[in-house]
Amino acid sequence: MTQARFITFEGGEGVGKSTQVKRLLVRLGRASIPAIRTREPGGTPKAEAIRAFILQGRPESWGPGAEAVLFAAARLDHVNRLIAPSLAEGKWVISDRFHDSTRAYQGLTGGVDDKLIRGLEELALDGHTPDLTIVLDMDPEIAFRRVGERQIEGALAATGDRFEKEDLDWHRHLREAFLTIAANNPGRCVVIPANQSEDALEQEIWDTVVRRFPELGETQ
Ligand code: T5A
Repeated sequence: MTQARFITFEGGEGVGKSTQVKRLLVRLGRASIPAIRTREPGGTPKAEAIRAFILQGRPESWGPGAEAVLFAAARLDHVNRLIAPSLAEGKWVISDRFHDSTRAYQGLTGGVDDKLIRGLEELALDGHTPDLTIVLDMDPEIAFRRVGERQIEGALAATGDRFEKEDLDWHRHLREAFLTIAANNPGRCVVIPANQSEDALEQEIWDTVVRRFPELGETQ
């Protein structure tokens, strides 16, 4: 049996994280690797309740500092009740967003002090730093178009959630924030250009995962 690994997907809105998290889970299944898929904010009933509370709020409801604390509270429950127990059972955990999202959105883009961000990370992660973080990188204008098409198709509420209403410049800063985080954590993060077909992206992600965890290649 392979050692259970914790992989996170990060990046701006609509870059294809959810799509690729699902595809990676299928790939792991084909390699007979026990794995679960989860997301942030969310993943446990309490964290999902916090998700609904934050994301459905009006834009002026919370400042970035309060949001950072709320996301960390959700993360603490997620780590304690789902991520840590799953890893302990030998299951790989694939999460659609994790702590880098707080660092990027509320910290580097929202202006929350690094000391607070680091303190919240220490509290919520409790040592569970991801083994690999895949940062999907794309011009936000293209990502916006994708999300817009999805809204037209009705898969999202007509108004989208409040984070998707921020303006384009803000999302360009956000993109830079994720690239900065990746540059500061070269041993953990891999940046992958996301403006490619779903199939091509899936293959590049799988190649990256196998390169990082060569034991996976032996299972096929
Ligand atoms: N947040 C979260 C914080 O501020 N701080 C935190 O600490 C955390 C954890 C979460 C919000 O909360 C914020 C960040 C977010 O604003 P969310 O709904 O989970 O909200 O938001 P996103 O993670 O951005 O989810 P999205 O669904 O909008 O984006 P994804 O998951 O990146 O993209 P995906 O896979 O859903 O694809 C989007 C569309 O593009 C198509 C898909 O079919 C879909 O229609 N698509 C492609 N089209 C062409 N080519 C491809 N390769 C494609 N891949 C997908």
